[in-house]
Amino acid sequence: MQSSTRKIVIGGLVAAATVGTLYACARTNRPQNSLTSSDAAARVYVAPGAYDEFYAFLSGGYSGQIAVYGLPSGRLLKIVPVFSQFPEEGYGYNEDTKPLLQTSYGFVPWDDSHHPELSQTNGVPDGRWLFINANNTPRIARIDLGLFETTEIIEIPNAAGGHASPFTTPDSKYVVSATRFSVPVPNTDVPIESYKQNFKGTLSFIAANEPGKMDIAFQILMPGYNYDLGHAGKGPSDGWFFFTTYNSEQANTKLEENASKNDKDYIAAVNYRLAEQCVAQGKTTSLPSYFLHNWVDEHSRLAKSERKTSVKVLDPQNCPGAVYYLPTPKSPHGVDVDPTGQYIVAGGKLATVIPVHSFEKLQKAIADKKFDTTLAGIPVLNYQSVLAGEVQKPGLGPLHTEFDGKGYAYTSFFISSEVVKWKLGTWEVVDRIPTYYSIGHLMIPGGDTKQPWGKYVLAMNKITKDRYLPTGAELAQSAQLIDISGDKMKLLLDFPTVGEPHYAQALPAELIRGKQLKYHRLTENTNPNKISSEAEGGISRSGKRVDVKMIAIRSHFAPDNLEGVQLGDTVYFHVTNIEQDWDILHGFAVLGANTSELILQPGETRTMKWVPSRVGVFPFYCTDFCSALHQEMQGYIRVSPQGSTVALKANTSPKAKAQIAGGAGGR
Ligand code: K7E
Ligand code: CUA
Repeated sequence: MQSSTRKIVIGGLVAAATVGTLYACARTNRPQNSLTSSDAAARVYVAPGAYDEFYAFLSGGYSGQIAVYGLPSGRLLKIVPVFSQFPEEGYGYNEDTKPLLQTSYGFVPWDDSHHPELSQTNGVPDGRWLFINANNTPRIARIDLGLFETTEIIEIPNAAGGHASPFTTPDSKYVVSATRFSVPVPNTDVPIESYKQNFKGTLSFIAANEPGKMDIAFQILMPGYNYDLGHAGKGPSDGWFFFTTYNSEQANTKLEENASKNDKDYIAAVNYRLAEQCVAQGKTTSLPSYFLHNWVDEHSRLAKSERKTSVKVLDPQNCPGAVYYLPTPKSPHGVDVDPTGQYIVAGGKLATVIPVHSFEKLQKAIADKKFDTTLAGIPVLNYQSVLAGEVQKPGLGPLHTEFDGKGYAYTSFFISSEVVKWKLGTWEVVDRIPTYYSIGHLMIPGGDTKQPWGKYVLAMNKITKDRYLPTGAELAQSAQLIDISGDKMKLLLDFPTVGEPHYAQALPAELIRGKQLKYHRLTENTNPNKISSEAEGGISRSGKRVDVKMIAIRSHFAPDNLEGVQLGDTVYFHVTNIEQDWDILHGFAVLGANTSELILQPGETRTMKWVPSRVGVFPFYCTDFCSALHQEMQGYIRVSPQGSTVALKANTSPKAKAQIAGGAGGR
């Protein structure tokens, strides 16, 4: 049993947080906000065969993926690959999905994803899609919640570090992306020391409501600060968007110190309906910008990539009233809007209070022109004029806030490692619970929407020293489920996570459970390499390219013996899983292939590119245990020397031969 005192230094502020004392004794003496273990166990127990109440979508951080868990059990249901290749599904390896990971920088096999965001209708999650951002090479992805697959990715030009993203408007007309790092716009060869003159930040509004048609509606060109997080207004503040910004010092070196000097940074409040009008009135400039938009065609299941060449950029000076700055202490991180849409809560990483702005006061301050100054044409409102209140002495290092819909807010504190519950309107702290340890985001199902399902808060923690069996120098990150149904928060469950979760979203399972696709209809499969029967399969050559069309069905491939391939050829295996039954998948792998397997959903066609590196006979086999005779599901491909006279040949069963003779088939 140990107690550890961790010192954390942020911008010269040293906090000694005794994490450990409170709960080190948890295993023997129960602290106040813990249930007996049998009570806690009963609250999260989902009996074998029973379902969880919520789907929770946790970002994978530097895994680039989404992990889907059931709550309250914490059971991992699926990893949805988004920005990183995922060999388990052939994602980003097969020819069909590779275009999804194309960018203006070429093929990018990895990213860092932070913020999942559910689509909304009338400010409430509607179960259509989940969006998530890529930080490093700024992009936004759409995940279809009937498929649990990434179906679209758009790159964000004139940005670097797509961190404040992809927060949605209440109707998902737009999702946004604000640049974390300001960069020269357009990005060109300038001295880094010319930061203040040449570097700019962009706030991008991305049309999101039509699958396959995401587009940059417009970008707002902002001063060269760092933009961190955002949230849309709702209710009375519908039509506005709020972004935190730090480094108003415009430092370009040692930001740890140099971007922590100002007592206040800002929240940028954007009246995007007004911005829309200015865009419609042609008050933008068209900036040549090269970026890619990738999407999956629903019926062929082939990803396509299109190149875009310009964006509309709006300078706030040309659209007065579209952007204001709200002074906010100090290096704010999260910005969260309460369910009523009245309060805008900031998490100042270095602040000693939680500042809460009032939308009503914001409107009045604008009407009364309560401006302290103007920055690049953007009026800076007076702090006291927009402030609703401050939560005093809440803890150390406030980051993010979610809401329970019952008048309370829950804020995560990284440095003091706790969740603090406080009351909207009176700003008093009413409860606190330690987290193990160093919480980043927290999430209440629907907790950033008009209608939270305020039953649990999920804490997502960066550090787990001593919480789990150790696993070498790198330990798992962790989520902790806390019951918020009563007055006192109660810790229910720890579970380690895949990757590093930043933000998460959750919704009641019944919203999407019934609309899961069970298989792809073969009759609707428009992949040009699809075949529906063995008789249509075969092998063909065009120069040095060899195409093999093959079916997979329990428990064979057909054809399954292939000859006539030569060294120097490139072989494309087009395999169609002709099963029409839920969850009957097949896999395909060939000896020595420099890529992942193919995994084939029922009714789906996938293509593997294979360049044989030596002469010989190479087995291929099914990688997904599909039937009692799965181990029999195999075949061979023969590779002969260049210039060999071995004829191109695919074996065909007598039955298929008869079909071909009868005119049913055709290559
Ligand atoms: Cu606070 Cu990237 Cu949302 Cu992580 S960010 S914690
Ligand atoms: Cu098909 Cu195993």
